[in-house]
Amino acid sequence: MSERKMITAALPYANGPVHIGHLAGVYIPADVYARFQRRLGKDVAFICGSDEHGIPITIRAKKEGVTPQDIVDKYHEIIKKSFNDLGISFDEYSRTTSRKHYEVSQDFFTNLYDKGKFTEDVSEQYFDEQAGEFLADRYIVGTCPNCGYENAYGDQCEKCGATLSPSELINPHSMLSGNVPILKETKNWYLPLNDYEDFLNDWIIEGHKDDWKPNVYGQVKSWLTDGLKPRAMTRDLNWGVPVPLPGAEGKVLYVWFDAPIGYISFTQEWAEKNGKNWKDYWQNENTDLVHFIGKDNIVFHCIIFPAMMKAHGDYIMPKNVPAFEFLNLENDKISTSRNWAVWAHEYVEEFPGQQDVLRYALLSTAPETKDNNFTWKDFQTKNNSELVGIFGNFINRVAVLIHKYYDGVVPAGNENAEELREVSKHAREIKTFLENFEFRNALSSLMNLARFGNQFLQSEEPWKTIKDNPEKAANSLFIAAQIAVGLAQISEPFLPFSSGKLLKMFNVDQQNWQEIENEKILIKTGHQINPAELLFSKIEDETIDFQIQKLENTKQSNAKTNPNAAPMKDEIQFDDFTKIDLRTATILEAEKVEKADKLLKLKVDTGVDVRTVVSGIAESFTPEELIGKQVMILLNLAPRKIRGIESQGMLLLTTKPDGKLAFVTPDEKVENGIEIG
Ligand code: B3M
Ligand code: ZN
Repeated sequence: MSERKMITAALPYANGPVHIGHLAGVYIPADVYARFQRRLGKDVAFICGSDEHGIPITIRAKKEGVTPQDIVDKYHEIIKKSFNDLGISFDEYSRTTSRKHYEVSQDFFTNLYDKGKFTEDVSEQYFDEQAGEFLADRYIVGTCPNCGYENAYGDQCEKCGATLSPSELINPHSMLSGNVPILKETKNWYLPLNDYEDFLNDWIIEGHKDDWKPNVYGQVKSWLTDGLKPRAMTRDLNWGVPVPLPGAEGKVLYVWFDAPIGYISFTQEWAEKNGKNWKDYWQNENTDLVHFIGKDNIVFHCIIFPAMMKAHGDYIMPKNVPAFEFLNLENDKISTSRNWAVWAHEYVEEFPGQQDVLRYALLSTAPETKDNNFTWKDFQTKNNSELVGIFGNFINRVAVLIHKYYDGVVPAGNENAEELREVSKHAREIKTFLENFEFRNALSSLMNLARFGNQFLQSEEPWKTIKDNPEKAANSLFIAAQIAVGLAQISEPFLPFSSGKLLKMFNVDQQNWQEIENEKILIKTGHQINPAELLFSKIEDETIDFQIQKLENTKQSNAKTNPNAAPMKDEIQFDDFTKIDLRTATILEAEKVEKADKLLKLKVDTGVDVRTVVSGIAESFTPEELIGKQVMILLNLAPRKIRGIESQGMLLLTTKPDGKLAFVTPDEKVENGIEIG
């Protein structure tokens, strides 16, 4: 087993926050593994960063009327903070819009290009003549041939889930200009993956049939059985790493070409900051490279990226790629677009100081070999019955009793007691499980040690024997203290925050794993421990009910035909409606309001009178274009002073997809002052 570990975690797309599916399927297992390898004394580089190119980001930017850079700047920070708050202990968390990454990924491309590893091919791509841009499939929308949904994308229908190609769409049109796209020839550079089939078969199908997870091995095998085809490593897009070739203007590296190179460029950033040689981690056969990913990334990490590295020639291949399956939420697929998720940053805000509870709950339901399901009720049970009821209860009794009977000084006991073998037994068991990426079993072993401690105390009852057999009571608490400190030591990969509190409580330093396996005495007689503090607190039903209601609200919101529509306000009675007086009116005059970018001062003929209305429409209309415009006004709204001007009434407006305002008006000219109802 190598002394150096290069551990990567899939780069989260910076087009939204991370959720419990990401945490359960990639980041918490990766962190447990990295922390554990550090405790074994290995030289570990644990690397990740935001994946900031790709279509999902440009689509979100378009939807929000901002630039892709705005999107990635926003979500990179949210994601990075979430990982930090949840104790995901990356040695480096960078981003693929970093200068270093552009440099490294372009050099990688040039290396392959200069070696003639690419084939050049001309293909027909969809092009928007008005926008002057080639269109990724997702930028083409039309009617789904499968279910008739009118906003299906060129690659997938979000309503029925059908995988589509733009040519299958009925009435395909560009999301940029709304026009029908044309097919236009364009040249790109392809990696002939078929040339690497023999290499991949030897390396994976022959070499890793026993140690790679069946779900990973099986998927790779079926891809190789179906046969690999050349894949374009460049795209006609304007958001991404520019292709470093003359005449390649308007082309960028395929996001799945540049993103995995991010592991390398981020390692270089880390190595430069820490006086390390990055090649020790990526170009040294003595290093174990492990990629933590979700199952939808298997082909990129087991076929495409290895083929790229093989083509380059200087890189090591991953020792293992322990891809996880998916986590569902309350028996439904987690979905960013439907906001059907428990967001990491929201959890940290709503459950302050309870990061380890989420780590524990997600590890215990980790989708290691099959999709799994997270429910809030189960989360509550895991916390209240296991963390509070077993782990915390045992620790608390040991610390409280040592303070109560021995002023916090660990009493004398039998240093050869059989029970003292329990800690090293579980330490060895956990090591075997973690080396095999069996996180749920490793976590059970940790909790079983706490169960053993609880049962030991329950059978020894030192709170009783202290009266008539103080020596026995002392021995019981001496042994219990060894088990408690053992839990403090071996819980760190899983529950780093609680482990830190425990080490402080028992006033001991963190030890490496080998010492815990070899030593029976982890805290000596006469050692002074610090005051006891509660590790976990009970989670009440109303806390869980609040979270379940949040999801219920999302469900209702998703039921809307337009997901962007705001939820309906509270129901009103007809009498409430009769109180409002809506009229047609015409704008006679319009002028800007001094020092107020958004405001216009209007003179409006309401049919009842001519009055002044101040309206926040200056960013959507010029004063000139408003003269003579027929509008609708809420006539009997109480007058309000706005920037010193008395505004009498409110014009009815709505917001267009591009964020600009539009008047709600009768579709034919009517007189002013006509009632609307
Ligand atoms: N950004 C995450 C995903 O497919 C993708 C991983 C890149 S790892 C190099 O959800
Ligand atoms: Zn459909």
